[in-house]
Amino acid sequence: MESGGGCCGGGKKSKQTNNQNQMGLRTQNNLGITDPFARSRPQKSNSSQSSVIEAKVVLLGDSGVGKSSIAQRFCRGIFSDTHDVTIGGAYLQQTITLNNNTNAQSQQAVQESSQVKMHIWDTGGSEKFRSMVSLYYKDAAAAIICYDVSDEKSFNSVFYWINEMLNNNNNDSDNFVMALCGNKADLDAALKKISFQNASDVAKKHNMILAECSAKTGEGVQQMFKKIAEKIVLLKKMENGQQ
Ligand SMILES: Nc1nc2c(ncn2[C@@H]2O[C@H](COP(=O)(O)OP(=O)(O)OP(=O)(O)O)[C@@H](O)[C@H]2O)c(=O)[nH]1
Ligand SMILES: [Mg+2]
Repeated sequence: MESGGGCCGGGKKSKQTNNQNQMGLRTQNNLGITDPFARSRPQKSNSSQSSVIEAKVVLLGDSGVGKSSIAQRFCRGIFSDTHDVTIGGAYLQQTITLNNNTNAQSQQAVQESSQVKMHIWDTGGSEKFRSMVSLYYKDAAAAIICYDVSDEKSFNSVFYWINEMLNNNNNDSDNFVMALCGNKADLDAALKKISFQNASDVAKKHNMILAECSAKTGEGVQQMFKKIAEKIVLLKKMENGQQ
């Protein structure tokens, strides 16, 4: 798998600021800032096919669970110890390339790659922004519902966010991806309040991808987005009758 692309926005944003940041970050990429997720290109195959899928992904969860940190880690490979409360939503962008070898056994191997261009909306989790956040559910291909593994209250809120997404997204619930993300997995085991098993029960019940990750260390972040991208591609194929 290979990923690349830039991001824009983040933090407390007006629309204008987003655009300015978008340009700024693109410039940074052009200046050659290392993409932490870049991998070597796939080997050439007999033939290749590629497609680009655009997908809106929304990050939901209580204030302070680390939604902005996850987005910043995934899109820019950075982490900050500061909690800059997100007001409304901040936009970022990242592209994941998935490579699937089809007919790998045969001599006519086809290198099929799918690019998923993720338009990521990092929303503010504070109660006072909840009416604004509902604007971001619309047309989302995926929702990442986040909690802090050391904070029981944030895990209890997961049910609120699941219901919000199911009730307000205009896609059929079988047609969008939901992920449950336990962030701050780097914290000392003694601080961990939510067991993997507990989270797994909830994830199974709601047909969600489950990931424990750390925006701080980067552990599990890329893998979670990759799983989401794979499921988005799968749903798209099913929608097109290809699966
Ligand atoms: N130890 C640890 N701290 C983290 C991690 N992710 C985020 N934090 C810290 O948690 C605090 C809140 O992170 P944010 O990303 O701003 O939280 P948020 O969910 O975006 O919060 P709102 O914008 O208010 O909804 C910050 O001080 C981060 O540094 C993590 O993986 N591990
Ligand atoms: Mg935030």
